[in-house]
Amino acid sequence: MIADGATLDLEVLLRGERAEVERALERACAWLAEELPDDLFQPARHAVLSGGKRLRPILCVVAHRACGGGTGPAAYDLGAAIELIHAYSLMHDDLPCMDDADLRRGQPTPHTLYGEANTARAGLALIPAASLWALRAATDLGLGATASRAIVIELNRASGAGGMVGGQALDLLGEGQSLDSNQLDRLHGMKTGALLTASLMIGGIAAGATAGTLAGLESFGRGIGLAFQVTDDILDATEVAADLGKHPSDSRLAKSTYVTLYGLNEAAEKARKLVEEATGALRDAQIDAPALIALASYIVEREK
Ligand code: GRG
Repeated sequence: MIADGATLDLEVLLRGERAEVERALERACAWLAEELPDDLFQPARHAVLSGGKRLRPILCVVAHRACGGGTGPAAYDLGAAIELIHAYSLMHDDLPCMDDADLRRGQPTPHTLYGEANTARAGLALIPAASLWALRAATDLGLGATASRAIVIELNRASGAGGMVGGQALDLLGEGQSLDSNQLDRLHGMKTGALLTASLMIGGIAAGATAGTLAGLESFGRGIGLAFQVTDDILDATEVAADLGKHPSDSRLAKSTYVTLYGLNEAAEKARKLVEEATGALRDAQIDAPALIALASYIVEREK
């Protein structure tokens, strides 16, 4: 069920959207099973279906709806394409040559079950698969060449060297160093914020949003993207690994975080301000979307 409007209940919204997203991810995995050899499909499937908040596909479908798009399965397939990129990024991030993490989402990481080589290859296979799946969803939504191309460009721009991959590279370079607030904002705007922002933009593009509306979604995405990371750092500093469902913590990895930079209270205040500015950007662009505003609050109030 889809909740929206004045009576919006965040729990109902998340439960309903997550159920639809899981169905879309099952469809994507059924296709991947045909595309990939089994030794790559198994780690890919584990990474894609092992839970998580499903924030990126949810932002995509909620933005799509806010811009006048429909609620059919193809919109969720579009969101699932973004989640394929997210899944690959987590598989690779957890590898022994990167964070060397054995636990994520309360479950063993793919390389601990399926080996490092096949997990690395399966992650790589998900990158082109995401664009192909997005194109299929765009076709099912009845989109023309211009919008389909814009969606694939947005997805690849956000996940590539100017976005997530570039941010990850800055993150690795920054280990053991004290980064200032501009450096942290740039790093996380790329590493985490770019794909969250693209999720909103892709939903908007698919619904035929105007340039002004897309600009509003972009500003909103930048704000909630940083707020998401500040909150992650707060959770990382205050929760035990078992509650978060992941190892290891950023402090063990000697990374600069918003908490090491600002302290807990000031970091929480920064997250709150970012959400306020983000929702202001929606208002300025005259995007009436209570569900997006509720998701922005969820991003800073979540416990995982
Ligand atoms: C080697 C330079 C280089 C790049 C490889 C691995 C990689 C590309 C990029 C990884 C970047 C990364 C780990 C981004 C994810 C950041 C993040 C906030 C993850 C957690 O997202 P949630 O909380 O996760 O939405 P769930 O589990 O809820 O899906």
